[in-house]
Amino acid sequence: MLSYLASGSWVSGEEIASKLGVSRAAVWKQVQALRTKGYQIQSSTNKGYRLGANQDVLDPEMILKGLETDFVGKDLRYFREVSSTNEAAREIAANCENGTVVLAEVQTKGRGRLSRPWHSPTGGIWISIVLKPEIPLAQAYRINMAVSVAIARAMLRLYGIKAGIKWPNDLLVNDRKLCGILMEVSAETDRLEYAVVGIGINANVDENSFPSDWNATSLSREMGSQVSRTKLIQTLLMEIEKAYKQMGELDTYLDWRDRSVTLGRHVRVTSSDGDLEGQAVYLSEDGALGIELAGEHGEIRRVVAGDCVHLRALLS
Ligand code: BT5
Repeated sequence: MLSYLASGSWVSGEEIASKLGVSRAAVWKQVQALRTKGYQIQSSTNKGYRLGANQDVLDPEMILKGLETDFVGKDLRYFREVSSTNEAAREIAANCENGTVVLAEVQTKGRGRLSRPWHSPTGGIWISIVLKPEIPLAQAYRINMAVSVAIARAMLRLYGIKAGIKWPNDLLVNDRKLCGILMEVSAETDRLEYAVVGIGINANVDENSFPSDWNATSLSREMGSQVSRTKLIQTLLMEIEKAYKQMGELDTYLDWRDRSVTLGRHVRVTSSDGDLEGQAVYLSEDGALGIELAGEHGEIRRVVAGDCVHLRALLS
């Protein structure tokens, strides 16, 4: 139904009814159901139905229609509302195909890392992808690297936005957080069984409704108008598939490093070794960050995982 209205032009009830093979009364019922879901649909006795202006529709059928991938997103599970797409994906991960995607309009319990909350109102992209590369668990960082590079490439390709990668895997635009990634893995002995990669992108959300100290941004803010989430998801999944196929290659690492906005910055990293403060001096091929500790005569520490805060140069 939504795909018939998505063009934004008037479509007669009769035409929709005949295409869907249902009665006009059934079409009217579906229009009512969509309205209760929040879609603005205009109706006119002569012209039929039309989707209100600036309606960014998230419809799995439309996404699949223009999806040019071999396997990522071919199995697409859509929820109007779900606790967390990562939770939903983990429930099916052991038995689903590589590249299966879970997508939701709203998450009621979206999660960040370390069980931090992730705000997921309508208008964003809240998506989890089940990936099953045949790699040892110790190489799981390659998935993170490939996915963050893929998201940055999609932003550049679609909007000309240069999103920087903040170690380990936030995407920032002018120092504001546009996207977060939460990867959860399952392994048998040391072989990766599957990874669930959760991606949250503030597409058409009002970041002003978030606490200001989150320093968040959205694509609608950066672009000055709403973006098509359908197009973004299609491009994102395509770039993720491409990067997946090149996972572990030198080019992926170099691209990831080139897009880093952490390298060279003064940072504080909280890791299992405690808090480390200093200058980020290298990013290695295995995803680790090198920090030259402040006031330690050039001692450089390597951190493989942790939480990173960019400090202002003045504080260092
Ligand atoms: C992340 O965690 O950045 C990973 C976020 C992953 C979200 C996706 S959405 C689809 C999938 N399903 C899920 O349940 N999760 C994944 P972290 O680095 O821990 O950042 C969390 C912090 O970011 C919070 O403590 C807030 O300060 C801030 N935050 C929360 N919601 C935000 C939003 N929508 N935009 C920007 N910042 C936000």
